[in-house]
Amino acid sequence: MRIVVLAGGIGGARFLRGLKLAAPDADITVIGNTGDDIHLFGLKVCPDLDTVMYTLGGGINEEQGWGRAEETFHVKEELAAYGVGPEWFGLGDRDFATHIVRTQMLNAGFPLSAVTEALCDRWQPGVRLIPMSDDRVETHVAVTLPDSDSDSDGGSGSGERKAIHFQEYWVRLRASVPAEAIVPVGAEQAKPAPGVLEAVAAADVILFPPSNPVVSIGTILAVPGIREAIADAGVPVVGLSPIVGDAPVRGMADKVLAAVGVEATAAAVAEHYGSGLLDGWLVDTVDADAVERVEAAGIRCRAVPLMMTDAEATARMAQEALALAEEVRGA
Ligand code: FO1
Repeated sequence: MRIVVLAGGIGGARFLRGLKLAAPDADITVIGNTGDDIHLFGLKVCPDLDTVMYTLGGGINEEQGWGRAEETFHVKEELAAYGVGPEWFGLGDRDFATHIVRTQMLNAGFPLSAVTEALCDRWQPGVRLIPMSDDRVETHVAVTLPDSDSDSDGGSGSGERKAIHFQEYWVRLRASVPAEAIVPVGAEQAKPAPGVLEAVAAADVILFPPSNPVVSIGTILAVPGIREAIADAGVPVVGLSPIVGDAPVRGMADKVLAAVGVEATAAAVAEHYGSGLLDGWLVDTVDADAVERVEAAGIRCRAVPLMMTDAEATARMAQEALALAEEVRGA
């Protein structure tokens, strides 16, 4: 069975670990979000691609869900000693090697998709990981910085409205101020990376894991051609809600959902994707009362446990998603 999964960071990566357990013989292609990418110290950092690669390759810092296990931060400390920032983004020594290899290959003219394939040669994630695009797309967030904030560019906050990089919003500000707009800069001009549309066209089932529906899956869908390819694929498209009990399971998805006018509920996220895209939607058992509303939107819905407490629980979720896909296919 050929499965295509649109994945962001931690939630997507953890779901994939369960999917591999649930469907060990499946041919899994992951379309990874690159809107979180950031250029730091002359290096290109791809947080969501690396989180998938490290998580499935066995190198992830498990409790953080990002970055490498057994990390040290000597390079970061030395950069700080030179007064070279930003200090708010925790790049470890082992992680730096990934960004150095990636940047070296990009500078040699290799596209990001080829670079990602090369990095995965080492990590053997057991899936094919393709960036959504080889073109640069960077999510920026429009915010009004509070008076007290002066870190972002040395200027005073003084209530000015400005666009900051997603990572600064997410990591430095911890999404503590409202996101007034979310803009995947460059998305309109971006093309799907080689292999993306082919994988979607060849898929037997397409899954939306519990990744952030706005800045992860939403960004992938913003690359022209990808949403249309999925909608026209003619195979079941099944998603799993990242919102459980009106709150994101992890991260701060509710903050960015508000920016696009979507309430932080399992049903609202399904409606946000729409029945033109989604055929099936899994909500957690605590949101069983949402099933009726989702089905009224033309999307088949089931309430099952959605907490990825361990690999076995996640595998059961993946099995439920695949079962719902077969139910949709047979409908
Ligand atoms: N997240 C944090 O909350 N704090 C960090 O210092 C941080 C550093 C970091 C370094 C490399 C990397 O690949 C990811 C990192 N993340 C950090 C996570 C990252 O912000 C998120 O995983 C994604 O961008 C959101 O999906």
